[in-house]
Amino acid sequence: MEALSLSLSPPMSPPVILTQDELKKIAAYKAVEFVESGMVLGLGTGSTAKHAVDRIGELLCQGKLNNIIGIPTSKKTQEQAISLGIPLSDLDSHPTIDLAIDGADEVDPHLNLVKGRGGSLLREKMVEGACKKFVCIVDESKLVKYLGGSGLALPIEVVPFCWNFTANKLQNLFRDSGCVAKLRNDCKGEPFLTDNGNYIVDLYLKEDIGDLQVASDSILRIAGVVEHGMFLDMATTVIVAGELGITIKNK
Ligand code: ABF
Repeated sequence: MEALSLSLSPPMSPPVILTQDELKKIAAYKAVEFVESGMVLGLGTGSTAKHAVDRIGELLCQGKLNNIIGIPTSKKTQEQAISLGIPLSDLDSHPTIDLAIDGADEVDPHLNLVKGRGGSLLREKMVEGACKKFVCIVDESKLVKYLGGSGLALPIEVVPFCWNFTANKLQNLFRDSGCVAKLRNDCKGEPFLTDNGNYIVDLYLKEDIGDLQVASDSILRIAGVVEHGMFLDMATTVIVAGELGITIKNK
């Protein structure tokens, strides 16, 4: 794995204090530099990816990019892209995507990701799994020593049918890591519904779950689980924006 660091402040000038959203925007704009006319693009979801989609729309409008086709990873991104005039398609018509740009909730030192706290993990995994290149964009707060290390949840998309049964199975699977499984609710206190009409069970893990591939296989073997939010070995590049500059990590 190689890493390239770029400073955000001119030499000898005082450090610039940037907000988290400004850092997200810097990472997003850097990623859009990888976009070329004629590409089929996976369009990510979330507040970081939103900046990338805005920028792609802006470059299209200015005529600096042409013949782009976007494949959105959520209904929200689809609406945003339509409002920006980005031509859209889907995986049925474009099963191979040149480049996807999307955020993440956690990034480990091997560029494995946790995604899905925004609830779009299934479509994100389908789109990003079909990419030749997946550029993940984050601010430095997303870097963790191990997946689950932020203390926030590992999201699992499950079918609504007997979700409690599935949640118990998930919790038991990681009992030794002190796992607590909770159904995600929306702001009205109702179960959060994904774009696919499913629920999300959030797994709170107190410890490192060890071998991620084994954990992934075990989760996917539980009937009732649709997909999980670990994106293992999928990101080809991670762009991290921090107070000291941008770091580009390549697989
Ligand atoms: C999506 O948005 C995710 O998979 C992840 O859940 C989230 C990251 O959020 P944000 O960019 O708003 O921090 O990319």
